[in-house]
Parts: sequence; C-alpha cells; structure tokens
Amino acid sequence: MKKFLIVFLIPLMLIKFNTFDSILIKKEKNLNLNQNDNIINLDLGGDDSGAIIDIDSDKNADTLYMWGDNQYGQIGDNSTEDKYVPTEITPEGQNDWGGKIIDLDSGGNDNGVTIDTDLDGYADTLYIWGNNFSGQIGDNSTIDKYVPTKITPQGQSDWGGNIINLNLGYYHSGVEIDTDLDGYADTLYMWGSNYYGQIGDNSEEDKYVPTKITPQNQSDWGGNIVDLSLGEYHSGITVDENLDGYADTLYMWGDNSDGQIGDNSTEDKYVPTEITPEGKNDWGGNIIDLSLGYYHSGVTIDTDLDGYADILYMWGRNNYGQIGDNSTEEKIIPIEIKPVEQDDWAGSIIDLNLGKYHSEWCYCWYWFGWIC
Ligand SMILES: [Ca+2]
Ligand SMILES: [Ca+2]
Ligand SMILES: [Ca+2]
Ligand SMILES: [Ca+2]
Repeated sequence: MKKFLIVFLIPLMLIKFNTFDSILIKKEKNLNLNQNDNIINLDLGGDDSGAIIDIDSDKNADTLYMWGDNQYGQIGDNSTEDKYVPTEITPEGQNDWGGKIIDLDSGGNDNGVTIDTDLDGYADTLYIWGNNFSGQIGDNSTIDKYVPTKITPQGQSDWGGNIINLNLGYYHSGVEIDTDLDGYADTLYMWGSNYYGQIGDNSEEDKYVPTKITPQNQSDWGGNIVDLSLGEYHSGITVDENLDGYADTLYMWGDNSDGQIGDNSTEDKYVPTEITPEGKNDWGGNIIDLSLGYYHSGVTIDTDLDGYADILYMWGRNNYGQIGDNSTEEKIIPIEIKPVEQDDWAGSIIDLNLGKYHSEWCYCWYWFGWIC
C-alpha cells in the first residue's frame, strides 16, 4: 500500500476547499447561492477574496464574486470602497463575462480572470484589475484599474492561442499560451515589476505590457511549458523538453539576494537560467511541482517515474528555517530535504506550497480566527 504524504512548508496555509465552502455557505444570502450552485474556485490574495460560481449548473463557472480590501480597486466594482460582503463583478458595461470563467487568480493587490468566450473549453480572454503600481495590469499604464480591464499583448487584439495558465505575483504577472492549439502551453508572456530582472527580458525596466519571454539566445522554450510560479521578486518555470507530458527542466530568474534562483550565486538573473541540483546535470526524474515562496524556492521530483513525487529540493532564504535542513543559513543551490532522522518521505509527496512569509500567515489566522 502506498502511503501518501502532504507536505506543507511554512504554515498550514493551503486549506481544503470544503473549509471554504462552509464559510461561503454561511454567506448564502449575500451570494444568492442555490442548492445546485457549485463553487468552482476560490482565491485569496492580499486582503481581498474572490470566488467563481457555477450558477447554471453546467459544471463551468460563470459568475464572479469579490469582497474585502478595495484600496486599489481590486474588487473591480468601479470604486475604492471596501466590500464587506461578496459583490458580483462583471466587466464595465456588461451584464456577464461573455463566456465561461476558467480561472481566477489573485496577485498582491490585483485580480484577474481568464474567460472562454467561444466555449471550446479553453480560456482565450484575460481581464485584470486593481493595483497597477509597476504595470502589473499590463494595459500599458501604471494607473490603477477599478474595473476588469481586457489585456492582450501590445499591438495584438488577442493572445494568438489559448490561455493555459494565469499567474499574478505581487508586482509582476505572467500567462502561458498554447499557440499551436495542442493543449500544451508553449509561449510565456510576463509584465510588471522588473527591478530584479524578474520579467526575464534581460533588462531591469518595468514592463507595462505583456512581453514574450524565452531563455537567452533561444526563440522558444525547447518544449512545452508545464508550470509557472512567481515569488515576491523572482520567477520560475518548468518545461517538458522530451514531450512525455512531465516537466524535466527548470528555469529560474529575478531576485537572487538569498540564493533563491539556485545557481550557486547570489547575483540577480535577468534571463531565465537553467537550474539543476549541485553536481548534477538533471533532476534525476520528472519535476512534479514547482513552488516559489517569498524568497525561497522548491521542487518535488518523481525519481521512479510512477507519476508521484518522492524527493523534495529546496533553496533560498532560510532565516526561519523554511528550507528545512535544520539550519538557518541560506541555501544558494537546490538541496534535498528529508524529515528528521528519515532517509525518505515514506510515501509520495502530493503537494508543495511555500509561504509568502507575511501574507499567508495572515490568511491562516483570517480563516481560523478572523484575527487579521
Ligand atoms: Ca476558448
Ligand atoms: Ca502548444
Ligand atoms: Ca518530460
Ligand atoms: Ca515516484
């Protein structure tokens, strides 16, 4: 019998959906939820919250509710007044989203949704709103947006393919696009704060519009993009180079002040830089999960190729012992982490989720005790 293990590094901030459900059901009156309505996704970012709901019970989300802090217009209701109950949000002048809501993602003080307008099952349209201090909305300005604002690459009316994944960081943003419509992302756009090179375009100028990113001297990623993760000021992506459906290659870039890039240095990286464990040319298996914390990073690896991760590597800031190597010294290259006095995890690692040390502690207490 295979035993499964869920690894939570830094606190218990990944809370099961049924916890969210019960909280939301208490707000049933405000949400107008019917018995058959399904909560498809819930995302918490900054001090605001959002849920996407399937009202017409076709198993696809169609309705967005937002509530909480609205200082930067991140609720999207064309105001900056905090909302104390879930408030339905649509694009300006529209009664609905013009399609199915595929994904909701929360950045620091901005929020975004991807929409499938032609109902082929894939998102094709992106809206973002809220704080735009570093151009993280991507509308070629730094003016906060109080309503959902449609975003496309500069000079383009669409994304040239399907939006596979939206990832909003605190001050920078990214989307993965499937341009050849094979179901796998192949193209990465990033925008927003670039102070540490976290956009990856070999500059440190903020980007106010989505900017296509590839590894240096390459015109593409050499495979399918599997996962994008954004830390506070650093970025990482996993790529499936041999096209077997599993990521095998990791690129990291941006802030490296604590070694969170993992290239055995503390120099910021302005272009995607391939990372492997010390003394190795590859990860010795498939990369199952990539997660970037505030100033640290981690991946899980499936070494016996059964589809489940069995090894954990971590690196970066370690001032609170967040690396887990029984020290508080930063690690500038990926090192393998095991439980105390064990040779392995005695099971498969199902999920890896690194904390953003201030904010996600806060969420934890918010949900358990409404203390924040
Ligand atoms: Ca579509
Ligand atoms: Ca593709
Ligand atoms: Ca692969
Ligand atoms: Ca395995």
